[in-house]
Amino acid sequence: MADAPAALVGIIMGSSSDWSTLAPAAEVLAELGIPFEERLVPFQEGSSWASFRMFSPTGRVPCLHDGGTVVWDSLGIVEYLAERHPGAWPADRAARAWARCAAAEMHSGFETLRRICTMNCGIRVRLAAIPPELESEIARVGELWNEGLERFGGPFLAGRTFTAVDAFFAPVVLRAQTYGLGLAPSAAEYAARMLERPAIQAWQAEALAETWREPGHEAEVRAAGRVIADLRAALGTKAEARATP
Ligand SMILES: N[C@@H](CCC(=O)N[C@@H](CS)C(=O)NCC(=O)O)C(=O)O
Repeated sequence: MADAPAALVGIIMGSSSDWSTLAPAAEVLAELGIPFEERLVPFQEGSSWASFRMFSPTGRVPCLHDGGTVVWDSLGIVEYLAERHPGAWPADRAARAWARCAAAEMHSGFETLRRICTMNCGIRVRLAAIPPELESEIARVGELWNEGLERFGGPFLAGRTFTAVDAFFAPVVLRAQTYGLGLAPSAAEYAARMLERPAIQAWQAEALAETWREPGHEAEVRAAGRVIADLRAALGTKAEARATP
């Protein structure tokens, strides 16, 4: 990937429709206009460890390659990009501190939301149940978004421009869409604005075009509730899909 002429950096992911930890890194790249090449190495049935270890020291995605430099973990990638592209975090110090805390809270928290509402932007799901822990995490997301929008004046979480904190919450915006999560009005308006962003629209379009499924991820969705709409392209063969990028 480093030898692609137009791209300065390359980023590797497991699936466009899963797109959960990749989003922050890819969206910061897209929003800052940093040329990058993406490569899809599909999740393997069972474990992706062996195939992902070929390019990622943790055996996980996303992983960014910049020439000979390997940068892994979404937060590490975003900080790496922010060193060269200051617009990745807000210019205002208070907004920057808030944005970093909120992004860190997302990166290391919301365990129930991640476990029950697994990432898949190509389907719509009616949850079988909303346990209290999930309810309180959804409420916390709304609280954080409202706080950021009110304190820094919107339309983005930390002010007038899109920054890394918006990228970190992009997967939550998509999860809210997939699972019909109830958000307070201003949080719902923010989510609607985010879904209009070209980078998110482009990723969703790619996800919908995927013709392969990872059975483990499909089973996780079925355990959470009933699939009421599947907007993805018809199922193809994994072999076909692996021949792409
Ligand atoms: N904290 C890491 C989490 C990385 C992670 O868990 N990635 C998942 C995909 S969302 C993965 O690679 N899983 C490997 C697998 O499913 O086999 C980050 O934010 O980069």
